[in-house]
Amino acid sequence: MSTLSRSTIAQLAEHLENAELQAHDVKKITDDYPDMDWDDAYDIQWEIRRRKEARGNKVIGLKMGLTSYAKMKQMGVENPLYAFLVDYFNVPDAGTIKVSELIHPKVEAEIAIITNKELKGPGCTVAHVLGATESVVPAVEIIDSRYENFRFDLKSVIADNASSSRFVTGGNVKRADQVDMKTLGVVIEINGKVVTTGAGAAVLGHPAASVAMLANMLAERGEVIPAGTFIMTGGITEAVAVKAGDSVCVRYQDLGTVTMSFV
Ligand code: OOG
Ligand code: MG
Repeated sequence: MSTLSRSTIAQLAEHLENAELQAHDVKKITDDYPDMDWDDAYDIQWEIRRRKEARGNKVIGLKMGLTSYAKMKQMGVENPLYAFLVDYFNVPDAGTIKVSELIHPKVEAEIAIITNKELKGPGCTVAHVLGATESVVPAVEIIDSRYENFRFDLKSVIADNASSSRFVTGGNVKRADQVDMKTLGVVIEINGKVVTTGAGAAVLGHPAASVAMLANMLAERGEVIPAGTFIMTGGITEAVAVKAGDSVCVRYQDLGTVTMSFV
């Protein structure tokens, strides 16, 4: 069920996408549309995706967010969400990110996978995901909520494509049977100082559970995760704010490092 009209969905998608492209903040959309529902929120996100694809951007992956307790607590939100990643979000390892192109970026250490089989809900489990995992990839996400002061509720952030903005992959890619995603440790360093640490189990008990949840959520819209999809499973620790001049290094157990600098 949706409560908003097609034209309101389209107008809110344009509004939020413009805030992203022009790097300015806006007030959270539920202030003006308090009755919007979950379908409306995802309809707006899917409309932003449609707009980008119509402009020639390629969807190159999916992500889950708010999958760890640290993230849910930090954002005051109680359930995970999904979003999409397009080509220009990707920054090469050791690359440079201009803060002038963003609003108030934060970094997150994540474990990503690439699938080799279609995953389809309902009923998708950790076992199905492990059986469909081609490789495990270290990934750092740069999130940048379009909402003032990085404050929102779950419906507003779903519509805003889960604050997606940039991501970096690197390190050593491993096969699923070469790593234990659950105990896999991560260390986030900024300017050489350790700022936070965590392990894969922070993500819904096991990062593969996040991918299973994604398949099950997509099933509600009749969608699947195609074979060959890159999926970021969600921040392991709370997100860390960064500013121009910061250099970020995330060290992953068994998977090497991912680095970037903010200018
Ligand atoms: C929403 C996106 C969260 C994650 O990994 O938890 C996310 C936000 O906190 O702005 O990407
Ligand atoms: Mg994330």
